[in-house]
Amino acid sequence: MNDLKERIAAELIAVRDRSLAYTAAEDDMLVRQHSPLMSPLVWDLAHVGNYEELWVLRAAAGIEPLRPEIDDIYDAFKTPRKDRPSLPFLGPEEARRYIGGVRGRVLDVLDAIDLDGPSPLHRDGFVFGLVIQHEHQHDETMLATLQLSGQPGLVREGALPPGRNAGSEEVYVPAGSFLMGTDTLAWAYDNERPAYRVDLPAYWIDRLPVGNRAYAAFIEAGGYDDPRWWSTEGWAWRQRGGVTAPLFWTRDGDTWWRTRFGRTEPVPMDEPVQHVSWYEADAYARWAGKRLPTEAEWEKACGWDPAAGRARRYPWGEQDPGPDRANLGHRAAHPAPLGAYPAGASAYGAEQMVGDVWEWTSSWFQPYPGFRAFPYPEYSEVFFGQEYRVLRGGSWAADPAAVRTTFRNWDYPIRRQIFTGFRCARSEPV
Ligand code: AVJ
Ligand code: FE
Repeated sequence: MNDLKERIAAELIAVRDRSLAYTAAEDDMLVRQHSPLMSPLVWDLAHVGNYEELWVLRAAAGIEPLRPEIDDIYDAFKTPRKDRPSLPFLGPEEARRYIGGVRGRVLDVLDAIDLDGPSPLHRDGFVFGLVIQHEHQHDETMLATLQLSGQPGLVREGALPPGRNAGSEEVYVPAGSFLMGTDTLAWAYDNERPAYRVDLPAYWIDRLPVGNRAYAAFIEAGGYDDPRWWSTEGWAWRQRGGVTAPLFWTRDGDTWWRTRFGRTEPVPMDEPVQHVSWYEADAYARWAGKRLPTEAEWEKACGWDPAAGRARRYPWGEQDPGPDRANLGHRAAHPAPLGAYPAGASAYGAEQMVGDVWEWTSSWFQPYPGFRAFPYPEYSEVFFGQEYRVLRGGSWAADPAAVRTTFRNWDYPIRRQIFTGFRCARSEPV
């Protein structure tokens, strides 16, 4: 086996270990719906196996369906999450057996396949990248489900580097054009392509994500009670839900507490805020006299290397994220303190852009000029428009395999069960 095949095999094993760890629970825990926003955990588990069967075994290798009768159950478009509990999905035992059977055949396919062949599904192992990233994304979704369930057990306390005072609050990005998106990263999704030139006026962007201390000051200042800071839809959302703080926060006297995987603890004031909706991020930014960055501003500050005139895979360059660069891959079950990653800084000096929290941008999820759906329109294309806002950077729960400077995530602006925060930007002059 060559290097690429070995890397693919290792990634397949790692992501499956992760999925099985998150579903190593009593059957009742796995088949129950913990929130109407989420699928039963065992649905996610068999869905990733079914997706792997559809793309690697059937589409790339031309193998006959193993269990065609279950395809509809695991088609995310046929049944919305809230209705999935009523599906005749496979039970935990059977789901594990099914995905294990698929995986065995996938490893045989990997052994035999020509990764230099003409098929764009095969080339550079794209189809394997597709299923590896897909499974990691569902693993992160499972973590959000587990957090909503309030069950203990997933608090991991891997050591993270300490925070530090990182100096000036903002970094400056001079006017000029950069290349947004990619033509070269082999496992990038269709929505990250093609690369194209974007010319931006100068702007300032926060060096770090907005922290809990700053966010608590917004609450303290009456931010949730002043419609001036909110968009019309945001204010309606805040009123309708009676929202007064990030999700999972409660107040006791003068102290803010958060509940994290079933454990209640004081809100750590030096961590990036998480579990805020786009509407809350947008309101905070207005209160702070700033705004959310556009997606292009975010990507330029994160990935562009102005000296080399090219984009980096990660803010610091091409090296894989190590524990001194970014909080990724569920090392601990929370964001790292602000300033924890000086070695993870981008060319412009922005820090913690990758890992810790997904960051809301002001942009709708839209195609780049010249977009072509690949390998199927239901991954990206059907979500384009003015319904979903773009999130960037990846959270502590995201895996390095599914994070890069060009990676685009998206969700409804009301969503906050995902591991989301934000940073602010502002235009020159001020
Ligand atoms: C890119 C995270 C929005 O979870 O809906 C999973 C990823 N696509 N299965 C999602 C995805 C198909 C997607 N997000
Ligand atoms: Fe999926």
